[in-house]
Amino acid sequence: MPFAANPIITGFNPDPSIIRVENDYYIATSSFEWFPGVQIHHSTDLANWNLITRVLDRSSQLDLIGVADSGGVWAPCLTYHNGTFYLVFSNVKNFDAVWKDSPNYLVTAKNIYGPWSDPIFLSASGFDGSLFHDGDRKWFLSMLIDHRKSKFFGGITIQEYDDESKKLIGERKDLFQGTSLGLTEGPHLYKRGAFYYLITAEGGTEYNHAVTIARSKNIAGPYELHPNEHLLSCKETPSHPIQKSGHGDFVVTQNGAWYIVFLVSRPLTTRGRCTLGRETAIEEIFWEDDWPYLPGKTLVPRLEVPLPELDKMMPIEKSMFENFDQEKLSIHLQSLRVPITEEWASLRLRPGYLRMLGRENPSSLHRQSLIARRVQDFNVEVSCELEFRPKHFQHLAGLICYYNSYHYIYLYQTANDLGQSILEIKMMNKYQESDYPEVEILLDSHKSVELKVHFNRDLIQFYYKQSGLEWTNIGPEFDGSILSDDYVQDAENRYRAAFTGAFAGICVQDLEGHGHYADFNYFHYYPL
Ligand code: 6LW
Repeated sequence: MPFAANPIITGFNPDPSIIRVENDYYIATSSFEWFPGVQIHHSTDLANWNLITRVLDRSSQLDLIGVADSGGVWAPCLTYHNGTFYLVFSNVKNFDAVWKDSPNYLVTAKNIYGPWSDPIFLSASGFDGSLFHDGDRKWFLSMLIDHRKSKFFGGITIQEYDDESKKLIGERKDLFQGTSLGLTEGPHLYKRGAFYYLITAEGGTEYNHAVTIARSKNIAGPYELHPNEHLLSCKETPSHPIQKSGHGDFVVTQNGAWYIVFLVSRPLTTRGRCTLGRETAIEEIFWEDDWPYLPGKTLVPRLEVPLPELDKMMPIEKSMFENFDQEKLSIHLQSLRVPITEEWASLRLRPGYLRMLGRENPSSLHRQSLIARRVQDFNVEVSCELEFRPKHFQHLAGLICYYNSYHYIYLYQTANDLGQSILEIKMMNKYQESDYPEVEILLDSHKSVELKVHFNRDLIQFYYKQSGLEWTNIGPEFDGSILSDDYVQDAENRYRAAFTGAFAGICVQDLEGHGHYADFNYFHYYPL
């Protein structure tokens, strides 16, 4: 009997939305300020998932420049109807205090690999936009931001979408006010037999998270709550290894079996920090009296889930050896807020190398020369080799462990006041920067240098080597758990959101603005 091991998609891949097209399954997940937007994973057996593409790959679809940390693409909704793929996404611009600007857009494609259309604006009344195909009619749902209420969650609204005129028509109606758990968001609608079923995420995307379910014989309601109110949650089981479970989406297999995908996190300690962010998990669904339940009518999702016999896939290779000798970069590599273009990251100018032109500082919300990948494993080494000739201290290039614009730990080559090449480390933690002058290393400025970081649960240790010598550690052992939603999201300040995850990457800064470049020979990601 095949089975899935949860999480089925590791690392920062939250708010999963799933579809099946014949024997192929696709999951879309949130991507926030990272570019391109919306990751798509593919599977044929529900156990092994391969990152195959990203939907929003041009700035005309996704303008992220200047968007706040954890802004950008929240909770996408992927659907398929009559040969067309539909993706609804929000581009949340800012969200400090009760104000949020969260325009929702629709893009469509005939193929999951695209080309995806330019965005159709739907509404900015709230985030977590969702589309439901009801025969020849289509309905747009989202949560309502009500700035008049202290917690700004104004319930779930519904409005018809007209595919001809490509806009919302009719009136926006209140559909569902949620349960006493509150923070009602993440709506998805389904039809099964005589009932419409409404899934929502409640309790907030931290340790109180839950999937709530209600049903009605009329799409406009009123919706009757499930006998248990919630379908799944770990809010009452703090010692369970997978936590924060919520924000779900149903899928039906070829042989009529129902499953639900949802987000989970794996804290390093009980209700502690989750350094791999919010990941994607799966559970079985069975029906009784036209109500869905997890097996055993429990709310707690399992670590191993039995699956039907589907088209078996080979397990996905987790290591990545990017040697920059192909025409395109590994799909695992992405940039912050702007597309990776020849203008600042070239594989052509020096074949076999990635030439990256130095741009803005590592805390910039605009145009950084930074290319990175999610940290998807608790124990992993990430390394690179660079050739760099810094002329002064405003030229920097190196290896960065990045969460957001004010949480990162950066090992970089630069020049001292004598023009000699040195290695330095800088940590940014809640707007406080820390330097480590005691670790300054003098380099042979005519040779390349290799840099490495070892992520081991909550610990980060940097290494370097030059001219074939052995790896030598540099700097203290850092607390890597600061690169987590839990640490960054200041618990007292509900509106300081943090929804992403730890990345490891390479970056170059020329703070003089003249594009002084570094050449990278390789970038490796190697789970231990
Ligand atoms: C998402 C909301 C949520 O839009 O967190 O998991 C927000 N719940 O539904 C960001 O992921």
